[in-house]
Amino acid sequence: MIYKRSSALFAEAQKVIPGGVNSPVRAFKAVGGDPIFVKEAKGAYLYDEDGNRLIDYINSWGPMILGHAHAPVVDAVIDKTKKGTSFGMPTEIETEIASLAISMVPNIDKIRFVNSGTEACMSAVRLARGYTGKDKIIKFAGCYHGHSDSFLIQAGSGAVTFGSPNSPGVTKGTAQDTLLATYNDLDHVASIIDSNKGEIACIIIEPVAGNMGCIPPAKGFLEGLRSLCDTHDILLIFDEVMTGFRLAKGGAQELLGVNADIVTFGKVIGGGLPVGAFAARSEIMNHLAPLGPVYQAGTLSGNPLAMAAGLAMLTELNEKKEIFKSLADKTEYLHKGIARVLNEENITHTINRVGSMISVHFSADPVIDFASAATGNNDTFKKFFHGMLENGIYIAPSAFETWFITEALTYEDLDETIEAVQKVAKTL
Ligand code: KE4
Repeated sequence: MIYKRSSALFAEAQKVIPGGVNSPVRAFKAVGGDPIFVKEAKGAYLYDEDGNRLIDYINSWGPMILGHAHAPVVDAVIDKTKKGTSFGMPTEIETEIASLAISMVPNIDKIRFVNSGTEACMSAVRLARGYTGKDKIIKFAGCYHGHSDSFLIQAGSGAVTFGSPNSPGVTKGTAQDTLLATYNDLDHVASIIDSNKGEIACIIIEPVAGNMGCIPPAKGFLEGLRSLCDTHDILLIFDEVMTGFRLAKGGAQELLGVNADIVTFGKVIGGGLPVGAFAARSEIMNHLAPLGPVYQAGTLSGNPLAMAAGLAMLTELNEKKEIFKSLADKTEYLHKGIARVLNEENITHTINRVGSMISVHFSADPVIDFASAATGNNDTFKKFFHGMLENGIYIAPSAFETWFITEALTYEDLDETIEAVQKVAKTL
């Protein structure tokens, strides 16, 4: 594969954009080499600036669940654009997508739209603090809830990739209110609560972790968190920015059968345009301005183009419920194929999978939390990443990320991917 034009574009980008990218994980720092510049994309395929076709397993980090340039989404945005792009005034379409989302997701009566997953999670925590009158939050090492100060404590995703899970610029005052727990360790959570009696506003968690690779909740873990929150008057926030509208119509709450108090969304809900959202029962949401005292706002929140993309996306996911089983079946097929060929080549690995989220870890032990995710052999991962790229397969450029399956993938694409793994495995 030739990447001359991507490298030339990267050199230009670095002159005017820090690191040449607008989000660090795109810079290939974790795997080395220059990032790929995309020219366009359609369905399951990326077409880069050097004319290479790549089968895409990132799908914009989750949103493109129906494939790139999906016609109903594109047409909805084009139609909306012709009527104006932003008003800073309420529009009917915001009510339409709000009503649809509420009909799809359990335990929410009202939803507020923002412009990113970070904004959704940041606002959800402020709402929890305002509603409970308590300051402290519990997050989990390796979970990533966006780049708001309170979350950049042992954060996953790009933060861990760049060795800055505790970012400079986050004040001690902020950090002291973020308590860090171990994913899948209920006793640890209980001990933190006991040491901070009456001070904890919320526990925020990725119900299926996706920012240290894909890590499923251990049996009973989420149920245990639910019970601890009920006992100690703590709000449970499910960060469903990745899992929302992906694992099921109703996200992880539906798939796993555990109720959150506040749910955050991003990615799929915007159909590829900038949309985040947070939602809860009315008793909680009515604390938000202009109804209640908890302030939250945004010039482009509920932007009509973004709402049009999101509404087209959610409408299709709501009407074609078989999509979620099809996505899970394709992911299981991929899992079994990759495991078969890596085992044939005696490559030590473990694969985690939930629904249409999957990750490959080059470690012998089960990957159940941040520490075990960090035991993966990163040199092997780097070789694997670049080998797959050479074979026209684009996977996450970091071991601390998840692959996102799109419905646009065919079983022929999956076989091509498995064959590529087989070829690359021989070089590891
Ligand atoms: P954004 O602000 O990037 O829209 O969402 C933040 C966020 C919140 N919660 C979860 C569970 C997330 O996965 C994310 C963002 N995910 C990363 C991928 N691991 C986005 C990619 C990037 O940072 O460029």
